[in-house]
Amino acid sequence: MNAPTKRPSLPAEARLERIPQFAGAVFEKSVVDREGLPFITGPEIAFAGRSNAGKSSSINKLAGQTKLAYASKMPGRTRELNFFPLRAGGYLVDLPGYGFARTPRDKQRVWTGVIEQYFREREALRGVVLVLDVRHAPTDLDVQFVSWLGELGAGRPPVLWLLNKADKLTQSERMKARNAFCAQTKDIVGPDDVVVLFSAHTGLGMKECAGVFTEWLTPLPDSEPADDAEPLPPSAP
Ligand SMILES: Nc1nc2c(ncn2[C@@H]2O[C@H](COP(=O)(O)OP(=O)(O)OP(=O)(O)O)[C@@H](O)[C@H]2O)c(=O)[nH]1
Ligand SMILES: [Mg+2]
Repeated sequence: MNAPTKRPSLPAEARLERIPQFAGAVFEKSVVDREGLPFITGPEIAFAGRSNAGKSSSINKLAGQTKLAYASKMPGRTRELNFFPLRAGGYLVDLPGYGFARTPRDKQRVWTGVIEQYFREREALRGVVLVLDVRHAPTDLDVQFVSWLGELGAGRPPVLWLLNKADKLTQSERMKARNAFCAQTKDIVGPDDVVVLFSAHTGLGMKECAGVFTEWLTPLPDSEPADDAEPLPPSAP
């Protein structure tokens, strides 16, 4: 009898098929104006970044699907806010990319209109996934976007900086790119932010992302005291 052949172990990046909380995500609607924004049903995660950075591809990979969000080689593909409800409530939101010069003017206005409304009004927004191409330094637009988030009033949401397309680099190039990124952004990466080397093609970085999303999607503690909570000590006379 032949000795059992040892199976080659899967590369670490291939092991997590999807973010468990994103399983079963579906497309609900595309929104171009404030009136179209759906009711808040639970925690939301928005995907932002330059056109062509890989926002839609990242949503697909993280949800373990291939055609949930529409990804394309043509920059400027996503031109509306696309809402993908999660089973437990809440949404993933795929935003139009910024910085695509050929986007028609009326579509560019989406950025200054409904997107601003989105960030101002969605109190259930738990975090922003900022998707970047790992091969390029963050652009002025990326920096401006994050500063703008901080100026909106309710305190800047945590940002998961997704250094995407890492499959295009060797291991040592990835490390160099990550270090360079951290040096370039030390003034804008916040204390609650996380930086992850990612590939929407291979799934590199999925596990680190899973940890972040678990934290973001954890229900906030109820402001009402629980019935069995310790009674407050009587106040002094
Ligand atoms: N090699 C590689 N290519 C990627 C990766 N992620 C996305 N791409 C490619 O980059 C292109 C743009 O991807 P999209 O997901 O459509 O980018 P987007 O940020 O949603 O773009 P807009 O909707 O135009 O803002 C497509 O050709 C993808 O296949 C990745 O991790 N690795
Ligand atoms: Mg897109």
